[in-house]
Amino acid sequence: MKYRYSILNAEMPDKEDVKRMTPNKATREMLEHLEREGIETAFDRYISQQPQCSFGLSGLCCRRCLWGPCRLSIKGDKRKSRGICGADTNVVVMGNLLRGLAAGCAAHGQHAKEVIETLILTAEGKTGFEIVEKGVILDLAKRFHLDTGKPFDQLAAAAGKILLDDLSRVDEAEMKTLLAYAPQERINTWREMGILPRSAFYEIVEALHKTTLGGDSDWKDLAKQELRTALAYCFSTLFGSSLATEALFGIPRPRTVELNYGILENSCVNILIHGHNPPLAEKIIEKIESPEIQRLAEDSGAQGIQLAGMCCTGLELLARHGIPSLGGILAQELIIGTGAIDAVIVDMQCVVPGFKTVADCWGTEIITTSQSNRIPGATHIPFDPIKADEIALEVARRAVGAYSRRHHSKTNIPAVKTKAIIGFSLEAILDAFGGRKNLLELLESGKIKGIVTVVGCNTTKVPYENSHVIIARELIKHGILVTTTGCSSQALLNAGLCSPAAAELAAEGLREVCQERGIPPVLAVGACVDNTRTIRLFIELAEEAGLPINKLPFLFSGPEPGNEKSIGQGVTFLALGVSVHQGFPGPIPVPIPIAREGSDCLDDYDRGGNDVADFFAEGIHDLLGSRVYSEPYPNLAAKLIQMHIRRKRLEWARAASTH
Ligand code: XCC
Repeated sequence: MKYRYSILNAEMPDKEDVKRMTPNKATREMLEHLEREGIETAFDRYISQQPQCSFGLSGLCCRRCLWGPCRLSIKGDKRKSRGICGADTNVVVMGNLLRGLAAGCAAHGQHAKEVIETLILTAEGKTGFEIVEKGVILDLAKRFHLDTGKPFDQLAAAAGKILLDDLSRVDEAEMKTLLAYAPQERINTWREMGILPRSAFYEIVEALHKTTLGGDSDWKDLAKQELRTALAYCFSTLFGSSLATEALFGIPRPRTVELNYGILENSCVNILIHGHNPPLAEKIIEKIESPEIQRLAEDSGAQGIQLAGMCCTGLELLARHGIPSLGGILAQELIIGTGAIDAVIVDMQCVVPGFKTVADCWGTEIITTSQSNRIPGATHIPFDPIKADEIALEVARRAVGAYSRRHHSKTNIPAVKTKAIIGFSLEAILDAFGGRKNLLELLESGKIKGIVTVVGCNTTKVPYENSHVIIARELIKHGILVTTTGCSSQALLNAGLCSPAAAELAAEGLREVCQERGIPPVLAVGACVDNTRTIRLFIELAEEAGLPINKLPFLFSGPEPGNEKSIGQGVTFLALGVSVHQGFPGPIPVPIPIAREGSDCLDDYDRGGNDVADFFAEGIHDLLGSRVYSEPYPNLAAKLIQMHIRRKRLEWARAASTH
């Protein structure tokens, strides 16, 4: 690959590398098409940023106060090993990570707040929504020790208020959702470590407070705050969003779908739904089916309305309604570049600013609906759950009305379609394997060697989607079952790995298991907040085994980390005792061992004083039984993950024999 970063021991691709290595033919076609049209995308802007700042890449750039920016050096000039305030490299690197995690927690936090508020207002009878999955509320009520004899709506409102309280509490108390779902062994460990959080909002404030000028200068204490914020992130922003959404709109069940760019229809109104928070989208799809909107489409000469999704709102609609999703975050400019999208309806997050520029080239209507995500020049119709019906109708009218302005001669839709089975909620996974006891037996017997969740974003730092696909393909080839969410799942869906036919690519044991049950070896679990489903699966299996999670053959892989939200995902799994593979070195100086000068001992290496890297690779293992592996090359990463799974299987066999 073209750009070499010796400081990271890694390389980054140029655009030709991306075109050569990206697995989806449709992506390649769109990159070339937009190049011919002279339209710039993130893939071009990334090239214009090369070479990227090596201080920033290593987390050594501090711009937290107005004295900075300070660029710290880990080698060479010793005078630059501290910032102006005296902060050393450990404080700067750890503080930057903590601020990133806090920002990601804020993003999922606002998402959680909106959907939980919608749940509470619905329970109070103030919206046009219904709570369709009553079982979620009843289960929550039991876990929260509520009086289940109360009327259902009161129970739902009370459960919703606890979720909201876990998100925003200020006074000292432990989070109820954490106590309700986390294994007791973990709760004890976290309590002993002093990392039980109060609430997501409180920990975000404390993370920012500790990292202001003259704040906390003990990097180990910042590391503790990192773990504490990650627990709040997990048991409030993820659990709160995922559970409230399941209660309102249902627990997904498996179904067969067709997706990828080829589902767009030249003769139809094509509407793209983008973002993270599904309540308005749920209402819009209801309105799209109404006679009024269908007639409107017909009157403008369209043969129908084709809905498509992207990012996490897209994945929510895919999981519940089978509405095809097209691509992850880096595909948004490419999808609009087909010229076939008449309108994009966005709610919140992962809507890159460059996408409006591409939309303007084709006259695509952009409708924003969240006060947190405004785009200059877009039509803004703010969502309000109390007026959801009328707002959804207005948005649908506007979106369909855009069809008559499309330049039909200019469209370019790559004719690529892929089949998949989606909708693997926790309940669906357990059903598919005949319950948790059976699934544990399959793991124990080695028919399934381990479970790895391959998740997260895309980044321009690796060839787009290549790492997701290679890692998942290698893992199933070696008998490891894969669960997936977020943009990673989009890459794996488009690559055909979530289709039952992909069982052919799996090792014998896993192949048999999948073929017997008619399921794929890569299970599309949902949106990023639905990592809770994999977390709950790991908790259930550990409970069945009577062992801590960290003794079982599980791993979390984020092959193409991009958004700040992905920091929280990784640290969440770490805290639970699940080791983490990150597919591009995080903003932490990479330990590149150098033989110590003057020493004649061959093993005497200088690791460059990277205490934070050592902590995530080693120190944290003593505390939580998990560690971070960093490996940008996907084939090597897959080997490393297999080694980890093997080691865990040996540990498990040992633990079982002494149990
Ligand atoms: Fe990341 Fe979540 Fe966004 Fe995709 S959509 S870029 S956060 S994987 Ni959720």
